[in-house]
Amino acid sequence: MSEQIDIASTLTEGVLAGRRRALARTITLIESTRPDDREQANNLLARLLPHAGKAVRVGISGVPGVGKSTFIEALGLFLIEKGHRVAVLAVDPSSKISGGSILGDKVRMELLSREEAAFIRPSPSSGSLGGVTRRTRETMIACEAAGYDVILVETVGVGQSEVTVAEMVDFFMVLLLPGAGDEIQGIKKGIIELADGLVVNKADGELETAAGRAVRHYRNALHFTMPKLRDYTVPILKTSALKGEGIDEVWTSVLKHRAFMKERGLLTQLRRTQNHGWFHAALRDGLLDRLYANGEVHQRMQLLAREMDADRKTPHQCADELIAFFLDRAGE
Ligand SMILES: Nc1nc2c(ncn2[C@@H]2O[C@H](COP(=O)(O)OP(=O)(O)OP(=O)(O)O)[C@@H](O)[C@H]2O)c(=O)[nH]1
Ligand SMILES: [Mg+2]
Repeated sequence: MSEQIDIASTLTEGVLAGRRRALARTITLIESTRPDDREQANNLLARLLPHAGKAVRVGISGVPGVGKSTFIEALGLFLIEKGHRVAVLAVDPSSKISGGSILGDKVRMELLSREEAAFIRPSPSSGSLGGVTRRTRETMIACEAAGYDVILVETVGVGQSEVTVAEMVDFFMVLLLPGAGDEIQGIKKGIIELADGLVVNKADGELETAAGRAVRHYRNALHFTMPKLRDYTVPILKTSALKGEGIDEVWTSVLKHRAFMKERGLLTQLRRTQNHGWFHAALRDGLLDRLYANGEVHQRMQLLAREMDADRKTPHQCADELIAFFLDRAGE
């Protein structure tokens, strides 16, 4: 135990001093699912938490190939130039299957990864969305404690991961392709409504005109969505991540949104709401894990399933019975 406390203090000290090795080791602990590692990670996080929370947290989403990684590299380099320290994280629960599509090859962020002021961490290579989410949120805390003042979270625009990322950042950005109409099919309905800012990327060369068309199209489309924030107009910008154009304006819009939120006390409120959501999700996951790990409960579940199949009990009845059974056992 004393050895554990030693490791925790050494790592805490290292992270707070901004040492990459200590940060990397901390994240490895955070990513581990071993119970003793979890305990250590929790111990560490409790120490780091008072030093976290000050970064600008930005989520970047969009369909595969829209240019997220290229954009993050351009934005990251721009921010470092301005004196910021930038951490890049990823939420990609699919990476187990696809072999790590996002941030898998650092080649795409070759310039950024060479920067001393940048820290790039790919998505944990396995696990459920819930697991990946926990690890990303905790990693964010560690990075903030290590002095990274901008956190960029990349997520691929498929599945539930976008919603998850939108719920862990201050500013959620959706990257779009030039040319209106066609690709809107590829963007899940509702994602536009989650956005604090839209960015039409690849606004260069032959695609320049199409990008302008896309901006008009989305401006129009936004009229028909529920505003996420009252009195806040979602900006629609154009960039060429490849040429590094429009990045400045994107950052300005992030800061503008931040000022808007802060003036109204909404940033504190947002972070609190997010934390409460996180707490409830953790409770849900933790309870379910315990429920499913219980052998007796498992047997009872199979029994109840047969009752259900034979139309002797409704699913709700079965759930109520099982919960009562579980609580009964848990109380012993
Ligand atoms: N013309 C042009 N091409 C771009 C731009 N940004 C990215 N690309 C190109 O688009 C392709 C995909 O870029 P990525 O940055 O890998 O896209 P991504 O969204 O991260 O892709 P996934 O991680 O696979 O979802 C690459 O060939 C880039 O060079 C841009 O602004 N203009
Ligand atoms: Mg990518």
